[in-house]
Amino acid sequence: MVKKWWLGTTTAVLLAGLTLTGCGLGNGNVQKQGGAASPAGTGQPETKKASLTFRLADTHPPDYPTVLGDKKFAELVNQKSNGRIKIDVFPSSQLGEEKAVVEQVQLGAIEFTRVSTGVVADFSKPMGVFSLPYIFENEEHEWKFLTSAEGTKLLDGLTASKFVGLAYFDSGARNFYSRKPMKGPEDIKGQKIRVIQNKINIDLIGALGGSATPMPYGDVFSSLQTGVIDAAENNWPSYDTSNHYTVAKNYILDGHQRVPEVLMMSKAAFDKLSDDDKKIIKEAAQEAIPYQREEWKKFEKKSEEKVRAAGVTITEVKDVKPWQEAVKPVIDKYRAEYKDVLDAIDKYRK
Ligand code: GTR
Repeated sequence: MVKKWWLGTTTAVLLAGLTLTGCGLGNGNVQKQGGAASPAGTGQPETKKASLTFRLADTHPPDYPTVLGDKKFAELVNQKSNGRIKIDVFPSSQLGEEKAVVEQVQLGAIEFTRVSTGVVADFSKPMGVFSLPYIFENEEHEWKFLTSAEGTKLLDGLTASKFVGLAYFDSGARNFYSRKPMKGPEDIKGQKIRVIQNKINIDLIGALGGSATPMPYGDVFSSLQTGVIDAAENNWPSYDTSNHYTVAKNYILDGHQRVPEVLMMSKAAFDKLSDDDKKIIKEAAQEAIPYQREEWKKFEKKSEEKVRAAGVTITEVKDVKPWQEAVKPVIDKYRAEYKDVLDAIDKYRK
């Protein structure tokens, strides 16, 4: 039995919730045709003209494993509805940066998005749990929780924020990268580090002595290039496809977070669907998961090979304990707030 690494620490502090639940108007137009940007397409022959056309926004490029998962989902929906429902996938932030997209999904102006739960945490406090450091041992532990009753309950809870959570997608582990060399947690001190905007991320960088700089994903490359920030953090595929590895050439494999992706629909749009169509959407999303996870594994490996071949300085972390020690105040601060879900996560630890 592996024990929680943070057990036996100081008293937890219960924080007042800072969730921004927004104010969805519930007037989304479910018959929308695709916008000016061009969809990635599902590659599926349509059996008849779609009577419902929806948009799905993703920040990543067309071949990225989340977008491949999106396209699989769209393809399955098209098949199951016999061509009646068409979902156009818009990759590469064509519909905007993630936070803006999530706001539009909340209002029903965009029907679907695939986004990091780290971004959703700013809209739905319970999703913030995934931004807590080192709560999962590894991929197996993470997915045991995500596919459990408690993981599903968390996904279903998104309705309180006017989203319908359809599926978790894989996103591996996040690691720090910087323009400066790094050997351990002490090297984070004094660095300006870009994070996904949410309270926990800001506390996380603070605990390491860095200065957190939240900004949209699309602004990170130029900010690293011009020195507005020194560092950022992400998984192998994002470090690769964003080209951040060409500017911030030191990658340290500290694995501080495993922040799953989420595929979600606007509740305003979902509520307008027939029961049969709701079922099709939910089933298709679940069925896309194994494919997305497979594609994730393949792409993660390819990204690692590419980044290593490019001559980036990769620092392996043999002992993660000093990192865990350094960020323990973050767990202490949020433990009471996330008690139930942290207990559930702990249940699935071997
Ligand atoms: C990636 C994630 C994106 C985006 C990005 C970020 O891992 O897939 O959705 O949130 O991180 O750091 O902004």
